[in-house]
Amino acid sequence: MADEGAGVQEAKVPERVVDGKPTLYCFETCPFCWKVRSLLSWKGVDFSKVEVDPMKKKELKWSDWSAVPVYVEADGTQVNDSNPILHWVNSNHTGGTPFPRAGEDESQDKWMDFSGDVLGKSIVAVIYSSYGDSRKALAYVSEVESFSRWQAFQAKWLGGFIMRMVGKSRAKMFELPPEENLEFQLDHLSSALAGDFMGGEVPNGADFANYGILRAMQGLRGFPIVEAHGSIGPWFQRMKSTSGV
Ligand SMILES: N[C@@H](CCC(=O)N[C@@H](CS)C(=O)NCC(=O)O)C(=O)O
Repeated sequence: MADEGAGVQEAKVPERVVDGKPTLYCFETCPFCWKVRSLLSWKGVDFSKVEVDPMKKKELKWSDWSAVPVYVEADGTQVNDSNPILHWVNSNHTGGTPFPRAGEDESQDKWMDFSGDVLGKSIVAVIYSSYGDSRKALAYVSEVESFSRWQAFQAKWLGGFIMRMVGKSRAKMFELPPEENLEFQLDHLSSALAGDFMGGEVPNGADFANYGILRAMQGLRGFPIVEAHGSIGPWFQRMKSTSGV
C-alpha cells in the first residue's frame, strides 16, 4: 500500500470513538495491530478494540485508509498506519518512558521500518505455509461475538485460501525458504539490541514494532523458532512481561 494517507488525518471522526476511549480498529491476527496493542498496554492506556471482519472490512468502510490498524484518539483524531500510530501514542499519552520521535534516532527509525518491510513479510511466509496452517491462523474468527457464523465461515475458508496465496507471494521475496529466512532475519534483528532492549534499558519504538510483529505468531506456525532463538527469544520474553501482552 502507498504511504499516502498514512499518519494523522486532518478531519476528526469523533463518531468512530467507542465508549469515549481511544479506539483501535484491528484484526486479531494482524501483526501491525499487535505493534500498537503492545505499546498501549505498556503505557496502560485504556482503549476500545473494534474487531474488523477481515473479508469485508465493513467496520472500516467509513475510512479512506482501508488497512488495519486505524487508531482513533478519544477526541476523534484519526491516525493511520502502525508506525505513525506508535509515534502518536508515544507523544500523546503519559505512562512509561517516552522514546525518540520519528527522525530523532536513526537506528530506531531503521528498525521500525524493518518491522513492516522485512519482518512482517517474513512471518507471513511462515504462518501461511500451507492451507491447513492458514485456516488455523484464521480460526479465531469463530470466537468473535460480533461476527455471524457465515462471516466466520467465509473468513476461515476463503480468507485461509487468500492468505495462503499471500504467503506464497511473500515467500518469493526472500532467497531462503520461509523458516530459514525467519531465523536469518531474527539473527539480523538481534544486532539491534542495545542491552536488554533495542532502546537500551527501556523499550523504544523499534522494540514495540518488532515485538508486535512476532507476538502475532504466538500459537501459530513458526512461533517456536522465535522462542528458541538465542537472543531474540529472551528479548521476546522481556517484552512480553514488560508490555503485559
Ligand atoms: N503499512 C501498514 C500495513 C497494514 C496491513 O497491511 N494490514 C493488513 C492486515 S495485517 C490489512 O489490513 N490488509 C487489508 C488491506 O490492506 O486492505 C501498517 O504498518 O499499518
